[in-house]
Amino acid sequence: MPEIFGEPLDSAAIPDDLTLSQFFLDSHHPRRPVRTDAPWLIEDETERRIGFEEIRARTFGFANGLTLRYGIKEEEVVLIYSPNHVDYPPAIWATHRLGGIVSGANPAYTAEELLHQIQIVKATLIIAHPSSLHTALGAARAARIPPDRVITFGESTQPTVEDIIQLGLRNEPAFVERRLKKGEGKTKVAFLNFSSGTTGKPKAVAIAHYAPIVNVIQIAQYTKVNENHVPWEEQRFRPSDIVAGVLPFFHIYGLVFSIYAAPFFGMSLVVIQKFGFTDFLRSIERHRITHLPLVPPQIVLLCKHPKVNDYDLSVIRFLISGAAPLSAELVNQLMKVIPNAQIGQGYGLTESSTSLTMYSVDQKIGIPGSAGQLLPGVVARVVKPDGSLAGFNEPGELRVKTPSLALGYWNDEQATKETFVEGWLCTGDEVIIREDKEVFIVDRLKEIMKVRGFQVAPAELEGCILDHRDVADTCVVPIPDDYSGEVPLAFVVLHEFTADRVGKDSREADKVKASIMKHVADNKVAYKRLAGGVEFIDVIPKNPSGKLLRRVLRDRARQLRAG
Ligand code: 4UU
Repeated sequence: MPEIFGEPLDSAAIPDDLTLSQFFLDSHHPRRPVRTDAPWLIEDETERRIGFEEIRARTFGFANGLTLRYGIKEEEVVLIYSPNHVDYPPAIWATHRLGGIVSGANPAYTAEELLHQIQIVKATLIIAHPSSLHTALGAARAARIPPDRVITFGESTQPTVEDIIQLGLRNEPAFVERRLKKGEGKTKVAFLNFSSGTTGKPKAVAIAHYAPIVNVIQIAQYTKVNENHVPWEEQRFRPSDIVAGVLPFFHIYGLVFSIYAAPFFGMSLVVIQKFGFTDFLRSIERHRITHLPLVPPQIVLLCKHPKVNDYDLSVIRFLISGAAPLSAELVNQLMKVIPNAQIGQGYGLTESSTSLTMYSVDQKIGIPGSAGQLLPGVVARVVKPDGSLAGFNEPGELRVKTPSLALGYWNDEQATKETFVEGWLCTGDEVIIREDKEVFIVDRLKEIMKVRGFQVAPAELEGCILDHRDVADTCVVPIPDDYSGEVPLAFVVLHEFTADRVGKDSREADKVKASIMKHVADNKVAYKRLAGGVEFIDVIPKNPSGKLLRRVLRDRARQLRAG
């Protein structure tokens, strides 16, 4: 099997001279269903419905207000540190109208994590949620961003997004819309999203305007959206369908599905600020949500939580799982919970600006365990450890070429060179591709682990653990977990004086372990906690050049926890 191709993508129809704002708000594409009166956004709690004209006006108002109040210029980076909010999409589109760049941060990040992101992307303006304002102001101070450059969605003592929008709407247009030359959409950066890639600490991935446009058109072509010969009942995405906007907008999966795919297909997005399972069930019933893009832990809850029986989930027509493996067993259970729905997986990476595969529209239920088939325009190679190409059914690393690939890591040429090799993205995922073109993700060759769909970089946790006064060396590995998929466990080599103390007293050992776990919990967002525990070890196995032998320890951790 030399290379395997998704169906040809009609790239002539993909504009490379429009910003994302212009593509979604100002242009029409032949693949795009005709717009209906359905609202674009629905605020979950208040049921406020926001239509196309209002979104456009708010985007314009915000762009104008940002210019008048802050003079935001070309290439400036606006960092959004917030849970999902109805003004999140207009904030992105407004920034893009000015030629600015958006970087979304996890709203649960600690001040230290936020500061790291602010510094890497060199943000000059922060949009925070009132609930995360305190941390945002602290990080802004540390990064020498003036406090009046921290604005909020919703009421607070800081300037609000609403203030800026109203300022912009009250005044004549003061900004010049950033327009792109032919081809410029392929290189002009729209987003800086975070990913650790195959190794090391989280890095900013530069995503061009063109990439999400490509991805949405790939999905449209693959799912035969707006093709007249496909009967209405069989269309996967239809205008007026209702999508759960529960995946976070700061992550590539939620960004592309919620902010771009949903409005492209004329669907309404219910903007859900915080995932709480019973509230989520209530939202599905109340808004009659038809489409659920989810991550596996949410599917575990759908299959196992007793409250599921109290709600009417019969309107759900489509469920997609991505960001981490979904077992065949869960798919079988899920079919009983939502028997009317199409169910399957998608697979992608921040570095591919989201989806590379998706389950086919010819399948009501995607092949259990499969991530689906390549989207149009994606070319795949499966490479064996010796560098040769694998055949069908043979495992190897997946490498892909597709017009939606990210541009690389921001200001990190070395990492970019290692991951993007002659136009091929090295995914660090071990896959098998079958003759029927189904792609199975069988293992992860790269260091990162996925906890509830979020990346956790061992190198980042190791750096944090090494700051603990009792620790001489450490290696963090994943262990399987029924709910989270996997969780981090730390092997730790203690300094001699601590090791002596601990060796003599098991209560002392427990205290040191608890203190290391607390140190991580105090400095990192909740999903990075050492939920797999701490294990003491005499020495971290390394190869002669000093590289950690993670695999050895990963296998040992699995044995320890299994036994
Ligand atoms: C096993 O998680 C993502 C993107 C997810 C996504 C995108 C488009 C899901 C569905 C979709 O249609 O991005 P990152 O950068 O956070 O993490 C990328 C890594 C992959 O390399 C792989 O290891 O997340 C893992 N991953 C999956 N693993 C993503 N999807 C899957 C999957 N099965 N379905």
